[in-house]
Amino acid sequence: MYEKIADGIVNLKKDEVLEIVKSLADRNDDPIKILEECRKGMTLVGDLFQKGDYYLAELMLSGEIFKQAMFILEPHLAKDRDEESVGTVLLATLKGDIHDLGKNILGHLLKAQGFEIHDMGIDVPPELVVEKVKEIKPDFVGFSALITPVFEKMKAAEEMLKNEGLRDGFKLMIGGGVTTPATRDYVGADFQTIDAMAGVAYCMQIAKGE
Ligand code: B12
Repeated sequence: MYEKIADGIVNLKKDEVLEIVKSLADRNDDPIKILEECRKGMTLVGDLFQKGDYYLAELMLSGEIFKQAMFILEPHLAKDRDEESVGTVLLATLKGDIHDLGKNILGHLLKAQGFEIHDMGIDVPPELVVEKVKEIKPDFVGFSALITPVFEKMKAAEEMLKNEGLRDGFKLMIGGGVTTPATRDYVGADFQTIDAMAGVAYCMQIAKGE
């Protein structure tokens, strides 16, 4: 059944994909494994878009399928926790970028591990991030980027935070399909990944003081 998820997303078979996701979730399969198959489908859609075989309409439709799959999986990702927060995380997709599926996944996964999440959403000006950091004093700031021109905004945000003397108060993580270790170095971030689970592991490790 798993192989049909990515294939169904690429071929925009919404009902079929959602039905499979639901039946796998109902039998308590690992939601992360299911999401990973959805992500693979999105990558294939992106490749077709890049080749000119798919247009914006297909990107939008596949994004919608992914969102609905995420909606089905949400209750399986989130655990009810009453314990004290293990750390505060500020998330944002910066100005010029409206992709948010990956950021939302990271937010859900961190929340499930007991982190307090402040998600500023998409298209966020770096100046607003600075204000928010002053206000909530997060332990982690996470920027998600799916289009390369936004690397400049991440770098600008890092510099503004440094100039305001705030940069030592948190770890800066970046992620999203187009980021690489070179982007991390360019931006001046502490950590980079294209895998939300690796982001969660990083936060857990730092929160435990390891
Ligand atoms: C879906 C999609 C869209 C949807 C977005 C819907 C939404 N609500 O997000 C829509 C249709 C809106 C869209 C629009 C556009 N898109 Co688009 N889109 C995609 C697509 C197909 C999938 C992206 C996605 O959601 N993947 C699934 C998620 C789950 O993966 P992910 O984001 O990588 O996240 C994972 C990890 O990276 C990690 N993660 C993510 N963020 C973070 C952050 C932190 C801190 C951490 C720790 C981890 C982490 O967690 C996730 C799970 O592991 C990609 C193709 C691709 N290869 O990625 C193109 C792609 C990103 N889009 C692209 C483009 C060009 C555009 C447009 C400019 C098209 C246009 N001509 O208008 C516009 C952009 C408008 C804008 N200003 O932002 C290009 C970008 C090229 C580039 N290098 O800059 C891509 C790569 C397609 C391509 N191959 O050309 N798009």
